[in-house]
Amino acid sequence: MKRVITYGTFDLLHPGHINILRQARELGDYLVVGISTDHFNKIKNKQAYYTFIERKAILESIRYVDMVISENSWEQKVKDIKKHSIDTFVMGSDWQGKFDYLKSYCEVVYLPRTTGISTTKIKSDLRFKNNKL
Ligand code: C2G
Repeated sequence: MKRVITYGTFDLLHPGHINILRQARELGDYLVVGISTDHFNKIKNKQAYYTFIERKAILESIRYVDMVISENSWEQKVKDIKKHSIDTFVMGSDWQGKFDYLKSYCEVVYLPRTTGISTTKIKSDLRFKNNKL
């Protein structure tokens, strides 16, 4: 069984998130997703709309996702890869090269980021539309 892992905040879930989750799952047989906790989001300087508990429930309902774990720090990936017997680590291409150190532990794959959509864009589009209403 080929086991894959990926990480993210996954706030205001959108097709870009679904694309990477689907592609990551298709690289193996089992997908583990590390979701950033609310505390770690502060460290990442990200303000999520949904709490960790809400984002975890949403991710767990996705057919491509087999297990959700919490992402509390930048440093936990090696431990997670060992603990969950991971074969492949996946991130979107906006992270290209940033996690190459993990190549000592597993395959590292960067997948093309879906263009034209992001949680930030959703929020700014909604602000713009609200101002026009
Ligand atoms: N993503 C994508 N296409 C988009 C938006 C996001 O492929 N249009 C991918 C990102 O590249 C990432 C994943 O979806 O691999 C989750 O994105 P975010 O929730 O923004 O996660 P991020 O803030 O990049 O956190 O330790 C890693 C970090 O937790 C990653």
